[in-house]
Amino acid sequence: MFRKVLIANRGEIAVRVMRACRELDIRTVAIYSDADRDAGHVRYADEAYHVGPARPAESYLDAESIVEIAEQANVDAIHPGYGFLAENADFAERVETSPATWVGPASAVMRQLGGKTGARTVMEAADVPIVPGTVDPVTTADEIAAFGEEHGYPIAIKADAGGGGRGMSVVESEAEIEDALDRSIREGEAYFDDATVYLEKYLSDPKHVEVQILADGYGNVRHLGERDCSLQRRHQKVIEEAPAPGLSPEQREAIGAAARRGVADAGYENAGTVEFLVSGDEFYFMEVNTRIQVEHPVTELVTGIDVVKWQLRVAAGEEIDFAQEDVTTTGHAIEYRINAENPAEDFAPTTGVLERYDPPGGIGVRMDDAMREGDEIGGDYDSMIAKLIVHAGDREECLIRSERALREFDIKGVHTIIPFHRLMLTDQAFTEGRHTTDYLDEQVDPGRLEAAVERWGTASGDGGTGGNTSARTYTAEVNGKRFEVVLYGEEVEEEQPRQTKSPEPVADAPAGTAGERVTAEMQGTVLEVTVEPGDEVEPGDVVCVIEAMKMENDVITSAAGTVAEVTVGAGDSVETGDVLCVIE
Ligand code: MV4
Repeated sequence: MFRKVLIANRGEIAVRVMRACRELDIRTVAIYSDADRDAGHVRYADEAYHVGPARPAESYLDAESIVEIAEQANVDAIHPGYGFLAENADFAERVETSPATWVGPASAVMRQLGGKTGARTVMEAADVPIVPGTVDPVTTADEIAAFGEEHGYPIAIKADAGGGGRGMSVVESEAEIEDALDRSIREGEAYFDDATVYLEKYLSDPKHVEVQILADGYGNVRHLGERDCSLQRRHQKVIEEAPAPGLSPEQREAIGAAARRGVADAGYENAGTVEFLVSGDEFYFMEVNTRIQVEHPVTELVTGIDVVKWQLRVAAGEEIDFAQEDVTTTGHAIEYRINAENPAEDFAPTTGVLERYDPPGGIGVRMDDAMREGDEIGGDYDSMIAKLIVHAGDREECLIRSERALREFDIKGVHTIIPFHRLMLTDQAFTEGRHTTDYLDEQVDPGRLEAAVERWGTASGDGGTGGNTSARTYTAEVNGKRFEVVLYGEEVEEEQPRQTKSPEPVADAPAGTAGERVTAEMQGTVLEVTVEPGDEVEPGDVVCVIEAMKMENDVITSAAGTVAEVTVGAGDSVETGDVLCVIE
């Protein structure tokens, strides 16, 4: 086994890989950019090396510098995580020619499967159903029109190197071909430096189902079951689960076997994912992801197999020690990506300091994260700051447990998409597992997202909802029972500080009074006393206003009666528990 591994990544996936390393007694080496000097993955690693400025191109994407650091740190292997250089065959090849081992498939296999037509050719040869279309590139509008004549519309024109929806145009009729072809070629060139495009029949409203694969250097290929990733927003997955709801046992078996066949023929080694579109009873190969994926934990929870550990083991030359029949799944798992985005504002990324970070726990709850309370979310990288993965006996229990876990999750300082997840748990299409890839973009009304943020959002400070009225929650004990009391107040402007008088000692509670004492729930300064002895008050009446932490807070009485005594005046400083007035 390796002695020392460099993790060419950041954030939760870097920490996830380091956790596997620690369990395998492997030393870990982090790299970090200017923006990440004190980031979670740096804190976790045994050693860390500065790689460059915040800009990914000059740090986490700087292949040469990373390989240099690997040599300097004398590591045995490089694990790329996901994103950044993970699917870059040139980087894999560069690592292969260095002293370090690449934790991933061979660069030649990455190249073969990285292009869509290449992957389709491999899959077709392995008798894996591919979406009807071409396996060779197309170049002219005439070829596309001929395809339309034969197979009908709609047609997808896809960039060979495409991914994440980039380079894909959908053509509804012959008249649209010319423009769509130009667009796909342009996007292929712009994003992937590759103008090659090909055709597929466009399937309407499919489900996205993908199969986790693990393969070693001895010809053993196992599939670890499938995941459903249909809940996506503009091609970004937000919720993933295993197993896929709605698949029949026969379909499940067939899709797993197909994925296994396909990669076995390609000489694949390490972990990988074979993506399919599922439409009715049919499934079709879409693409292969030659990396560990964000959503791998749902597979780990239902199979009990540590996929990242196996990546390291097979890269180190170990043989898979379980048979396909040994792979069984237990229960259901759902992953919720915790993105620092505001669902009410078209999922715009938000930045700020994590004033509070109190993640859920307990049975069936797994947190994959790297952030801690007090960390800053700077917006230099991906907005995904954590993943909550919930496991339970079946999907129904998993949804209930998810609601419990999301309710426990306390994040303040930035917006997150937790309110969105809580909305989905009330959404019938989702809870019944009927949602398809078009669902979120086309059938979830933005008004529902706004309402969800209003109801469940917890961001505060400049990440808050705006306006100068803020609610603060305090704890009150009334006759020994605990209450949460919400105080509404206006924020006090910094430039007009209210002058406090001398810190005159506040009168102690008058001894022996039979009345109800109204006490200060916070330390602060009395701005105004709104009652005087002899006034009649009712529960909920304001008795005074206290400024604390730049907020004006109304203090209300929970008792009814006559104000017997007022023990403070405007300008007094008060401590928590000080008596403000007595009501008889
Ligand atoms: C498709 C498709 C329907 N038919 N191909 C979008 C991203 C890219 N990787 C493939 N994509 C699709 N390809 C054919 N022939 C529908 C999509 C698609 C989609 C796929 C998976 C997850 C979410 C999606 C959202 C919109 C469209």
